[in-house]
Amino acid sequence: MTKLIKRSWAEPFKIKMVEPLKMTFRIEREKALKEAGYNTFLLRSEDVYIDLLTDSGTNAMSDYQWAGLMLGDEAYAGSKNFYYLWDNVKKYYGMPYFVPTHQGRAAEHMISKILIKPGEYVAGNMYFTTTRVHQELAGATFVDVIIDEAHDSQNLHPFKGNIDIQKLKDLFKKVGTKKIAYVYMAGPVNMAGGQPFSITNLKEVSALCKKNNIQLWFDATRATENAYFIKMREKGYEKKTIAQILKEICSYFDGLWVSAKKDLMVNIGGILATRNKHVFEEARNMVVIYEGLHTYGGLAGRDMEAMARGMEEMVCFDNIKARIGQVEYCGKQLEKYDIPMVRPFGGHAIFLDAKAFLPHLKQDVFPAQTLASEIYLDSGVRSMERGIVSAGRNAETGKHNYPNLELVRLTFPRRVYTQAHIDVTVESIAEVYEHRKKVKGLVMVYEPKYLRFFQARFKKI
Ligand code: PM9
Repeated sequence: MTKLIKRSWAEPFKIKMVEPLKMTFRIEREKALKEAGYNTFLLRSEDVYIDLLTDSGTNAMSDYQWAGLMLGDEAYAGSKNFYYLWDNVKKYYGMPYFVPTHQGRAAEHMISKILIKPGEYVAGNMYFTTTRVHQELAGATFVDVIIDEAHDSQNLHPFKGNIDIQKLKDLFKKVGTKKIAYVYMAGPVNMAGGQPFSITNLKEVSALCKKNNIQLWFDATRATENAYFIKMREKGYEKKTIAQILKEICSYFDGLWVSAKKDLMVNIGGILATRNKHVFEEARNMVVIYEGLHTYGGLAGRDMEAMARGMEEMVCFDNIKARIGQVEYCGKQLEKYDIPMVRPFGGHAIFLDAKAFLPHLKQDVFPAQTLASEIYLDSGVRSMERGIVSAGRNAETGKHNYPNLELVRLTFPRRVYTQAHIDVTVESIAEVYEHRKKVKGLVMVYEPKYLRFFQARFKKI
């Protein structure tokens, strides 16, 4: 009888081309960080060693995608790459109508303008920065109806991205269903730590929206990760493919937007797709004002080719298993040093719990912003704040929003870094953790009006 041997996971690809990384001395990093106003978004990428700022547009394309770039049809109108992409939108997301955009927030901008009338409400499973700003600029108030477990970094609920049905019903009752512009679900939920929703919950939300004649929209930016978690955690889905689960998820929504810079493993691109002909016609008309003709939406033909090919790769089980396997590996290594993190581990990132990491710092001195700075200073590893700075100010009172979750995100670009890079990252975080008591907070010295986390500047206390 053959003896079963336990095997580690490994990437289902090998490296064909490399990009050198620059290592720096601490004294250089101190200077760079000061110049960047202690905001990791303002660092020059040349001064970064391992870049875990985001998985957005930072992915390594495959040889199949790179080969596709040479097939770009750069005609102004009706390029063949657009029609190939449209076919794949139908095939993988099951939506008949589609408008390309240059990235996700362009689709968010258009959908907000189309569906929202000033004074209305949008309900969703936690806010996302760019999504909420477009909803607010269109005149809506965003209401978070995610389950309470999502706001607790240590709660082990397998589907922390679920909507609390009672909260949604209460909102409908309080403001009246006519005042709800639309309900939306993101999956997995970025700001909650990359946490998925279940199909069971989605079916309930969809039924409630249908009953009340309210549209349900999907932020499908990392939908294949949500599909993977459903396959792993939800009864009845174990044997289904990622493509089948993705198609089923999409079937409950009226439409969706995608930042193609994530799941589709490209460096630029976005999608607005729907089964609603009226919304499609509005979007197709609007895209020519803000993006470009409806057959290119601010993209080159070659970009659309890479997106269409990336879509075929994004549903590959081995790819997604390796991606989430890498995130999990990082989490398990950090566990060895008792580093406080959001549980369960997310799909695209490990989220450090900055409140627990630096318990001596009040939220007003920006613990997560501070922690991201300290990690960069220690090793040149770049991460991102996802706490009070990202949460911005309350649109009515002008005061800081104080989110329960004060997090630092270590985000993994797809197919870019190796296990050894993760080991270095973990060693650096463990080092910062050892000296955590000496860490002091920051003060904000410049605050832009919108999406302040991108450009705010800080000084050390
Ligand atoms: N997400 C991220 O790093 C990039 C910009 S915000 C720091 O996580 C969701 C769920 C996203 C997202 C971008 C967008 C906007 C929409 N929904 O960046 O405009 O995670 O393509 O997409 C970022 P674009």
